[in-house]
Amino acid sequence: MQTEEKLEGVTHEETLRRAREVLDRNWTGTFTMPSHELYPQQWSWDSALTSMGLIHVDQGRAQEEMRSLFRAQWENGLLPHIVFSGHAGNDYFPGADYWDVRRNPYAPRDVPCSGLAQPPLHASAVLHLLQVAPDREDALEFAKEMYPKLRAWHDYLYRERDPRREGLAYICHPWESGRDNSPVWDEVMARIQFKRSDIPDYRRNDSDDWIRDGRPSNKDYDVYIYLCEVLKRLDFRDADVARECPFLVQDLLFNSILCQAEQDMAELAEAVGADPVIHRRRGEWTAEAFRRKLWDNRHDIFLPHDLRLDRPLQRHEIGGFSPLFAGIPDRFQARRCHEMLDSEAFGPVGDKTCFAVPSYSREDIDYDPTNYWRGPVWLNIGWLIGMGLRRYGYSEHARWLFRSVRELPRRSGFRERYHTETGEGEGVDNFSWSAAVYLHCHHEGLFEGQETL
Ligand code: 2M8
Repeated sequence: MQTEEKLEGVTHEETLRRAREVLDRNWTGTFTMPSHELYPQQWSWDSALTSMGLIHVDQGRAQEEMRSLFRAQWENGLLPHIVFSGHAGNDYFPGADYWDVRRNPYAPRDVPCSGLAQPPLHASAVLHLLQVAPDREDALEFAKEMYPKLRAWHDYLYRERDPRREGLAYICHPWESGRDNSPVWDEVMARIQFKRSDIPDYRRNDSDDWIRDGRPSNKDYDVYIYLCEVLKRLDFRDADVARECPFLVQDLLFNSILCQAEQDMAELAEAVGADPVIHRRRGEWTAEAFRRKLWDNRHDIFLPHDLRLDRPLQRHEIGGFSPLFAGIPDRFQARRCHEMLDSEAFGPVGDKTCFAVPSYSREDIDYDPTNYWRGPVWLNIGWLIGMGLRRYGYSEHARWLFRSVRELPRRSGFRERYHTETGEGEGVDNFSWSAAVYLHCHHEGLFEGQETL
């Protein structure tokens, strides 16, 4: 474990103040954009995370964040991954006109949005809001308002995204994973063949070199857009997507978050007077599917499943540890996950310090500590895996992860991501979920010295 070292950077109190400042700065009046540069719209799982930090700033804003997102919910329950808003600027590509989601009868007529999903962290966020809100009565009213929407969202995932009825939802685009260019998708991406004329001429909005640096490659972007073209051609009809989309994967992070969200829905249901049983059953069904189908006995690690070729994707990246978050692994599986997290691939190396936790195995030749989801540390993932380690009693290791969540913003500000060896910030600055995770961890007493570990 990384032990005490001389701390650099601003104080914890000052960092907390800056975290609140970031959330204020990115607040549009109805939602918080991930950042002014590059992400001037509302993103689905960003907003769930952000509301968990916002609750410590302003209860009304934390709730409005969720309301604003769910205004774009489709009639079939899909919660879109981006909600577009005119006053936040129109320069994100692909924008609302490109998505043209109204070709699908369930898409909202009056709220511009995308046609993809993102990890379903929302029920967990709403439960958290209920648990810590200063105004309890108002929080319960809000939970009652949100419960049916969350129920429709989860029903959609189990009904439409699980054609084989296995308890595991598929994703049909790397953007749905939240880890866009993770090496875990490389194999599937390389298999997707198309002609230049199959995709429109387009201009990436991240065209400034400093931003593009460490972002997905142009080649990746062409495939992303090609996949969007496929989904548009199918009018985003789920049954056809399941049959035809060349990218169809049971992702570990997405399903772990879903599994935890179902456990949290059971608690929410009890709080609002609804029946918790279906949520407990679905949560356990998903957990069981992980242990049975997604555990790889040869490598002793969870692996995502490629539904197109019906085989696992053999890459070791942070998604492999996300089942800990939802309490999915049995004791043996948890121990193996922990060993891998503590190895040279993901843990501290010798007496070299390193920040936790690299998004991809340092032992792999594709590892790149400066490229997006191919190596850098992301604070939301540090929190999520830290919670998982804690759940299984690996407290010392969890402390190491939370120490990174605390130290990185103190040294480098609320950046989008960080270099795992140097701790330098990368990507956009004043990034909302980094600020929100910091506030959340502070208020939950997860930082060292706050005695709850
Ligand atoms: C990144 O994804 C978007 C596409 O959805 C992009 O690259 O433009 C990812 O890091 C994703 O997880 C995140 O939600 C989004 C906004 O922060 O940016």
